[in-house]
Amino acid sequence: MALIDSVTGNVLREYSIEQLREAANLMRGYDLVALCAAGSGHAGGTLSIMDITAVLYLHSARHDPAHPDWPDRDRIVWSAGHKAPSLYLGLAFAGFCPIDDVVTLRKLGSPFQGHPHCLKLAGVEVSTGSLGQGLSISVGMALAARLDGKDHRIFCLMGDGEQQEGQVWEAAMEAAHYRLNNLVAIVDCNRLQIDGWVKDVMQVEPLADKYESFGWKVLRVDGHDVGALVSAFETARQSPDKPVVILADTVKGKGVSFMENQGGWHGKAPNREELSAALRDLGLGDCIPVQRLLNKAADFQAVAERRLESRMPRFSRNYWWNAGDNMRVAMEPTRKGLGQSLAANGGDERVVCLGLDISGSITISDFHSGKPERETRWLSMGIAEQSATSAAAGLAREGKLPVVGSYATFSTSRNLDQIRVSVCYPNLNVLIVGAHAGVSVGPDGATHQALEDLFAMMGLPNMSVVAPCDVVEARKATTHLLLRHAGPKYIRFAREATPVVTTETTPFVFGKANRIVLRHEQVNFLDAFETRLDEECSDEGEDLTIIACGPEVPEAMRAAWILRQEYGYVTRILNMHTLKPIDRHAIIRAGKETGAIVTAEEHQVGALSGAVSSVLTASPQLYGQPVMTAAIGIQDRFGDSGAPWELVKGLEVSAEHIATKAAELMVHKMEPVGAAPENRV
Ligand SMILES: Cc1ncc(C[n+]2csc(CCOP(=O)(O)OP(=O)(O)O)c2C)c(N)n1
Repeated sequence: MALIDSVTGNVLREYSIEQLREAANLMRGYDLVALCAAGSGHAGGTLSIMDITAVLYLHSARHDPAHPDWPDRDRIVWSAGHKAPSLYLGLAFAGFCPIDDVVTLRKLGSPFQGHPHCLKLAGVEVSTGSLGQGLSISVGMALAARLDGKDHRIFCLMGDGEQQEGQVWEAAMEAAHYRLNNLVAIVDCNRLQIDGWVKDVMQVEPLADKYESFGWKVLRVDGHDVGALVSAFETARQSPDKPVVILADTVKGKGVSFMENQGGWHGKAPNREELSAALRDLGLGDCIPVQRLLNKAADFQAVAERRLESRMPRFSRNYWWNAGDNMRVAMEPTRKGLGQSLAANGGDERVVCLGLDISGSITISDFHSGKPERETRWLSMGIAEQSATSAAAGLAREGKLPVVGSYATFSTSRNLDQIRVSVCYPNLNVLIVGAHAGVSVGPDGATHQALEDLFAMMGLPNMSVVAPCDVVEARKATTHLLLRHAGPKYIRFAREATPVVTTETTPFVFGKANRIVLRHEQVNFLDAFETRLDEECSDEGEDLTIIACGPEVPEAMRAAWILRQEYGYVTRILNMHTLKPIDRHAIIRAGKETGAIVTAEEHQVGALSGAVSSVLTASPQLYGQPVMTAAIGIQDRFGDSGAPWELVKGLEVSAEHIATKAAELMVHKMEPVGAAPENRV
């Protein structure tokens, strides 16, 4: 009996099997409308689990929508965080929140984040998005229930690809060891993951044998047979002394003819036409007020944009990318540079690439696509960042040149100890790729936005770190690190298209900053700037320096433009693409010659600014010489779902924020010490 009034103990509503079936179908429709309104999200996996969701939320779990924190409620842990919209619709149909609100999915400020966040939406038990953690959290909750003498259940929903994470099996061991019969795991066995069929990416079957041998009771059901699911949850409640896993056989994209069993629909949202076709397939032609929902989403978006714009620094005109003639730039995703380099240089027999089930999107698969002769050197490792990192170390130890990559947050944080001990300590030649770094994964939300990776990577002995500023520099940097640089190395780049601000002839020398100076206005933004190696430049009497890395380099260039137009200041920009070893000489010169330095990083503030500050404070060449500093970066907070450029504005790392901070610094620089405006009587 799912829906309970926790005050009276009365059942709020009982669903028949037919009603559960209908609810699941309707939830599929609302799911697709929300994805269409968001323009991104995961169609395939949300559709495959909707019958499970309906049974769980509307029938089998005991909870009270009016009291989401009722202590005796059953807990539902959505370990497969990317299937968040199904969770939201389960909650909404159960009455935890209005169904219509789910259409604000993935928009800036929405409680319906790209991946579930328990601090934003009542009823969400835990924050998830990094796969493989939910079962361990569930073990903790089940142990707590036992310690407290409570008899509620813990349900944990996972994917079959997710079973590749080693942590799942650590938790499976723990659950059996403690005989947690209050724990029920559900695996959505739709047989697909991102890079293809689970059996091809990294076989996980026979899951029944595996869980059984770990000491679990196993139930295998048709995950679209609502009656069978109801019975399975009933049986699970009776388990005397073992945790129970329900292996639910499902179809990815269930219910929509052109999405069923199609890997391409994993992380994709339907457009308006596809939505109409999908709703017809589901037999929901007129059942959902599609236009009203889409209008609601558009209104929410408009309010979010107005709020965002009202907080932006204002200047005499709009300097945003491509806003006017002079601000014209080409944009391309930085990540493509990785693929271009691997395609060009992968002929070297020592190069091996390790796939972590996100290969196409981060472009690491360009290494082997269309090149059958390289297939044996393409090593699909599944969703297993930790083991793959140590495997890369093993390959490097044997003379190979391994490249291992994923979202930056999963390729540097999930496996940090493996990077530290397996790779860095023995100083092995492993190239770690941190793709989709910073806020550029936008609507996916905080769990996927790597804003801390540089702290870890720059802090590791032997590790070299490069954050290229655009697609061209990303290609050059990859080639250098892959073939010419020995030792552990980390390359970090963004997902979305960012301005292309270097050319084939722009220098890229590992460890040497480039100096960029605004010369004369030109039709194309890039043509107005001159870029050379800093060590080849002389002092031009600039007023200040902006030191930037990665996608903040184009922002620093735009800031220099604003500073010239609005204040008449001349700016020296240092593109500090190599963060470790950092170009100390360029920093010392900037301090000495300009006396004012603003750092800009799309990261928690401190990775770049800390490195620059430690050069400034520890360099005898600067003793006794005042250098004023300020830092732009993320201010000790998590990101949010939203469009990438909205997040650049909202998290205050845009050119407008850099220019404003620089202008503040210049006021202080021009005042004699002790006579800053606020110090005057
Ligand atoms: C630790 C971690 N690594 C990588 C990802 C990126 N990712 C999101 S979904 C997914 C595939 C999941 O496959 P599966 O569990 O089978 O889910 P389904 O195919 O049903 O959506 C991956 C690799 C992630 N979210 N977390």
